[in-house]
Amino acid sequence: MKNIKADSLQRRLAICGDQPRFNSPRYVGTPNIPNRATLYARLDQMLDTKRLSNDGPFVQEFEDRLSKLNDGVEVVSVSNGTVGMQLLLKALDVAGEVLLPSFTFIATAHACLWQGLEPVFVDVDRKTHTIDPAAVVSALSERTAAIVGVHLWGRMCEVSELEAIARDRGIPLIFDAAHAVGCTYKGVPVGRHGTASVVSFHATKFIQSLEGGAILTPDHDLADRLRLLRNFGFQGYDNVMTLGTNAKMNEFCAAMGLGSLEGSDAHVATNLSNWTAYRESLAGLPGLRLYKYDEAEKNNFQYLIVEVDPQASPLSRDELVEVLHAENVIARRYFTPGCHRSGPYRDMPRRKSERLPVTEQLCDTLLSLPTGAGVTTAEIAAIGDIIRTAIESADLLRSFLSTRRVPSGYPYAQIAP
Ligand code: T4K
Repeated sequence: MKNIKADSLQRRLAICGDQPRFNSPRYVGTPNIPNRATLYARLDQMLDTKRLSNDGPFVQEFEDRLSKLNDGVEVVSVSNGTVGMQLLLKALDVAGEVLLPSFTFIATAHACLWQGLEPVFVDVDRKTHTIDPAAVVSALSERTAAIVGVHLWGRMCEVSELEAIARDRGIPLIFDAAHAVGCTYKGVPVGRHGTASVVSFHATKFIQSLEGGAILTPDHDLADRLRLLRNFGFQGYDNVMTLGTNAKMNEFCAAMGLGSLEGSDAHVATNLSNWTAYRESLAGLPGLRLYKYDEAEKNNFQYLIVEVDPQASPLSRDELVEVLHAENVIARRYFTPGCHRSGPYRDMPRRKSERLPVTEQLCDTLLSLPTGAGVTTAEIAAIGDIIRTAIESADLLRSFLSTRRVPSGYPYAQIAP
């Protein structure tokens, strides 16, 4: 590795005194913007017809297209993925303990707790970052009422093994598929697996509808119950069949979702080309490993994940995040600190018996880097150069960092317990 001198480092890294490499932030999760002319035409139609919500034509078209992409399964669109998960747990009448990974966005756990269920966190697999079926078996109890797997980074869980466990127990197998639109397991699209799957169309997702989500299920009766629940329990104009809520997707969101879906092939191509560009720009750096996708399956490559091995990398993940933020590269630490170390779960008595070593290791070492529409290939090369410079001058950089006063409110000053 090159030995970089102090004055040269000051000229090369913003954290040591140089100007940030980017004059505006480069984000993880920059939304994919659909073709504007098509979107505006749809919005004109929406305004002309004055059909804005309540199972309008764009919602129906969006659901139909999603169904076709998922081997004809039922699709029930909702206002966001979190509410979709709550509705699903309610529709399945789940009561008691739910097994789920802690290594996920907090929404997965919140949806369970919101429904009055007891989340029991289990560990994930070291290589895939998805729920470990052996850990699920160990955590089963008489009160286990459902298993929730998360297809993290669009990588599908070990579906067959989980299906066998759930079948054996006679309990539902639910997938949080927020990241997995367009992904497959053994060549079969995401919506075909388990009892049901919940996808997200949040602004930052592969397919985005501003805010939105959908429940995909092969079970027609379940889909009918979900349709009642999302619309106050109404069947027809005056007939309320059951307790329901308002979880409907509106026409504006569906119009955005349709446009996003129409651009999906281009989004995958961009994400994949970004992944390849990062692989080249980070090649040979000690202790940095790019998360690999399963080449036998379809993926959307929406997340660009790098593991920073503390034994082999001269800088820690958190030090690299500091360096990158100073350059206006807003890298993220998804999903630090893990649900089990976040409020309100960290204070629950059950926590004391949970052992999640793989989760905790991933929480401490993973880095999400900007991809998708948020960066160009040249910018990825620049991000690689920032990381390379920092790593090649790790000792010198540390001495700068130790004399620097961390501004109050700096997001990574407080490390979660
Ligand atoms: N399950 C999983 C596994 C999930 O990842 C999620 C959501 C859910 C369930 C729940 O689904 P929804 O209920 O959301 O449908 C973001 C998203 O807000 C969240 O939806 C997503 N996961 C999570 C992974 O990422 P934050 O707290 O990181 O959001 P934020 O505002 O920091 O956005 C990330 C970056 O994206 C920003 O730095 C800038 C960029 N951005 C964001 C927005 C909203 C834009 O450029 N434009 C935008 O409009 O959670």
